[in-house]
Amino acid sequence: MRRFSNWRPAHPGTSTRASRNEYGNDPAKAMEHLRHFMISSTGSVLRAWIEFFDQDMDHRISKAEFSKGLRELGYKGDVFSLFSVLDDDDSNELTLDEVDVKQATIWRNFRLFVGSRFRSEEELFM
Ligand SMILES: [Ca+2]
Ligand SMILES: [Ca+2]
Repeated sequence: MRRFSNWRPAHPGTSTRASRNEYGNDPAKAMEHLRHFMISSTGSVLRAWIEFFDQDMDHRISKAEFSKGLRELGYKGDVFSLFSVLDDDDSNELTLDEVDVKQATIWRNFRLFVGSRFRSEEELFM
């Protein structure tokens, strides 16, 4: 597919499979691992989040959404291991701040801006 045409493994000639040793049980390393994968596959964490992960737009990623999104992007690592390390509050869902704090702040501020600036969909898209 065209939108994946720019995707390349992080280290050419090596597998993109994540070993447990790559991020261990360290949420910060797991976040960096996923951020790197999202950026290399779609160009941006927020784009990956919106287009491939949060399919029902409830601002949370279920395990099913996470697994589906990673599969669609060609991730070869252990999806459920990555999910459990990232799910910092053990809620069984990922929020964007569990993946990328800066992108979560940008996304929240953008929604607040749009919500406070525009009174209707028609006004927003005029
Ligand atoms: Ca969701
Ligand atoms: Ca969570």
